[in-house]
Amino acid sequence: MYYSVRMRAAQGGDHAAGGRHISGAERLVPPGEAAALAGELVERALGHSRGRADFINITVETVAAQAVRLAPIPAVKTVAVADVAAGRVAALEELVRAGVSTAAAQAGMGALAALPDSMRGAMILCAASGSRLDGNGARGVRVSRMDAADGPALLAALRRRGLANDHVREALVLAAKVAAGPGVTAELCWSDDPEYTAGYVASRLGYCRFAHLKEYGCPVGGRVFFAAPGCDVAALVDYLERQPVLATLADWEE
Ligand code: WAQ
Ligand code: MG
Ligand code: MG
Repeated sequence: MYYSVRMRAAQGGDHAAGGRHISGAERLVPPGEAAALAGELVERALGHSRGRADFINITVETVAAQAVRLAPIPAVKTVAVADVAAGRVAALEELVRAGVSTAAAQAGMGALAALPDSMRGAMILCAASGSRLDGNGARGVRVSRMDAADGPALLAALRRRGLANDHVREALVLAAKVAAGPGVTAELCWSDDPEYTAGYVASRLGYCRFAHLKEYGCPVGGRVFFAAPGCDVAALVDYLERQPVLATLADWEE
């Protein structure tokens, strides 16, 4: 058995009552780790660079071990880009290589760039037309119930690459779950933490990092999941929100 431990924090009250999203996290841990983790996530929410949270929700739920599926963490490469403009051009090219149409890639990039403030979750866009497929509006779809299958091994592998930070670790786990989703073509992401400018495109080609996808100091980030035309959107959303997944290093070469 595992526990799904989830945190969402907002300013100005509950997200559901219009509060501004500050921080969120979702983990899947053995029973003995749940209590300490819940405390850690409250601390994270209280000290977040996006602002002071006045609403924090912690949910702790059991997950049956036999429900858990494995997904491989994509191999990582970092593309050196001089600035945000170059980063976004390179990310657009990577999306197109991954099978997203140029129009859809531009629509996804434009949608993130135009957000007035960060969403709590991700938008799902058609990888061919670029039209929005999920009906979740400004909330988006929040991926949940996932973790690294072997946290210490992932941390050690990231250390060897000089990438051992929470942003990378959590993004890789999320990208592993999303990339294994039914109908997913690619993902585009940049952080909503003002001090974190890096972002990535993840797909069957791997996890491709760009040092600059957003200006330093900007508190607006987000995620777009591109889905193949004709994909069963309800099944995809159900997978993203509910299917427990542990992410493995099976695809990594040392
Ligand atoms: N499900 C769906 N969308 C999410 C989730 C989730 N579990 N977590 C975050 N998002 C969306 C949401 O709109 C956030 O505003 C946005 O993504 C950014 O979230 O290789 O830190 O947690 O150096 O701020 C990427 C680069 C870091 C890492 C991403 O995202 C690297 C990051 P953040
Ligand atoms: Mg996060
Ligand atoms: Mg953030």
